[in-house]
Amino acid sequence: MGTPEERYAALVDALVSTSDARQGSDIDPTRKGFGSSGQLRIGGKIFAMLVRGRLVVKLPRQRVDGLIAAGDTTTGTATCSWTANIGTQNSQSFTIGIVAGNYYTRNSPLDNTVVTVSRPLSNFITGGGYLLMSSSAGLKPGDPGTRNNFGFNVKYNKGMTNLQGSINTILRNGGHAYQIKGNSMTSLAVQPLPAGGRATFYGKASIQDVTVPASPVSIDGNATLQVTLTDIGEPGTGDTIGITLWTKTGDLWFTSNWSGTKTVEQTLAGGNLVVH
Ligand SMILES: [Ca+2]
Repeated sequence: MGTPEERYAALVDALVSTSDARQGSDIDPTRKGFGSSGQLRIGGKIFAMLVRGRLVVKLPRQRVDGLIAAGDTTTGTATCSWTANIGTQNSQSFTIGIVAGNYYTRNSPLDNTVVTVSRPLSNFITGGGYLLMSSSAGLKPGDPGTRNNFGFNVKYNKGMTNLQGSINTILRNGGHAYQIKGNSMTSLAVQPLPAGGRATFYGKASIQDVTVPASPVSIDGNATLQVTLTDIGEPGTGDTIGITLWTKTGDLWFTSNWSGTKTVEQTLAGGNLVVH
């Protein structure tokens, strides 16, 4: 965190270049008042100041009331509106992360999630959401209580001659975040049900350790991925999915829910699967 002076200096560095921010002596060097040894003003109003060796930050009353009411003065919420552009594709999965500016330095893939945006077309399967890990297994099982996020879409081309699609899934193990991406689908089987359907698909996938966002580490570039899923209608509260991944040497690297002998489909903790 640093000393109050260092934290104040960091605030000034971060904000003083903005057009309506003024620091200390820029305002009125002759004025000797409360906290005048260091004042950062935004739009003419004091935002931060040094008072007798302590850093004081002024927040709007509503914000302060909200922090106190929540009983947690270190946690807040933020929202962001975003329009997805999937171009001419039928579906695309996006990895969504959180980065806050200024004082906040956390940028951890452990927080990331996957969102799938799809056009409402027929003859393909798509889905997105997450499982809560409880009986994961393999070389890198998802730690109990963590999320295994996923997003995918798989379909045959118009001539029904080759498969197109992709999958993006994230799991957490021992403080690491691993991202598995598959863009080469090798088989798809679909069995319609009255309100949805069952599907199984296989593909080739890459595995990366993405714990440090700026320097992802490749684990495997030619892993085999199997996904089995059951769509029992909308919304996805009863839908189930099982994800299994083997390394190129055939080792079981990850299974979302292991019975001891095979991967068993597990009910989604959030999201939806759609088999058309
Ligand atoms: Ca569904």
